[in-house]
Amino acid sequence: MTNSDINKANIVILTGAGISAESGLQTFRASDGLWNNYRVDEVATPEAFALDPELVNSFYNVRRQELQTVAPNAAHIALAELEQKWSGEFLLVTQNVDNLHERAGSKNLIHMHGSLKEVKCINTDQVFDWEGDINDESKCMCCNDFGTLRPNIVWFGEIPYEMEKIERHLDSADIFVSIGTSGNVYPAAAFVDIAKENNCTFSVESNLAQTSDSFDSGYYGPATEQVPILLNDLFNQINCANDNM
Ligand code: BV8
Repeated sequence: MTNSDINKANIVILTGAGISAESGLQTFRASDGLWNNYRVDEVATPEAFALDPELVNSFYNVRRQELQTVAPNAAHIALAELEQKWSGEFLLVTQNVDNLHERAGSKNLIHMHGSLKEVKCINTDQVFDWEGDINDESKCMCCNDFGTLRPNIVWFGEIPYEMEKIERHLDSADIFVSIGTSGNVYPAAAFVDIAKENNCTFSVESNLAQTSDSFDSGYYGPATEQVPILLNDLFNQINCANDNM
């Protein structure tokens, strides 16, 4: 990619649980991760919800309440600041269901796996903002009934949100950045390859350690340290393009 192209570069950024770890939220597959205390098939599938809605609701109630005790960190803030300055197309796709990106100021954001701060009606699929716990007293705003609300979370076997928009942006992305994800879950894990099969000429990951050889480059260490450096390097390439135009 020539320098002048970088100035109009289209970018897609994917984040996973690792970007929120230093804010105090558990990841999934680390030794102290969420999947060590709960089995996926007990709390993160539609079948699990049908079998024991109370257990599944309590798993998400605890995580929703936790949001009140955490704040965005330097990595979330660096992403929001880059978006403000970026002159090409900018899309942030998160696998996370926490609200730390929006609280940091990110705007063009897709929660492909849903959000802890929303519920969905099991009869109409309508989605509503939601603050508190989901339990037997939770009244659905469209059915005016009890027991019809579920967390607006994409469980295993369910189709992630806004896949068409994500794929359009991946097809036209010049740069793909992956931050804090183990690359274990599809379709998100394949986004780097989709981008590289199309226009992407630069792919980079930031993680504690290398997760895959799909990326052209890597910034390894804690996200609060490495993400500001990575995004600053990307932005400096733009400044350099401006100077050369
Ligand atoms: C789909 C719910 C079809 C929200 C999640 C059988 C039946 C059906 C589907 C499948 C099947 N077999 C396989 C599949 C596909 C399946 C899948 O991928 N399974 C895997 C396990 C093999 N996928 C699906 O079912 C998806 N749907 O395929 O539908 C379809 C698709 C497209 C189009 C048409 C049809 C749905 C997947 C969504 C499932 N929901 N969670 C919740 O409870 O939170 S997935 C769960 O994993 C979370 O959403 C999480 O975000 C996601 C990915 O995990 P990571 O974010 O990467 O977290 P992890 O702990 O793994 O890694 C953390 C990383 O951070 C590590 O690398 C670590 O090193 C790093 N890190 C830690 N600390 C730091 C750090 N980095 C930097 N700094 C730090 N301080």
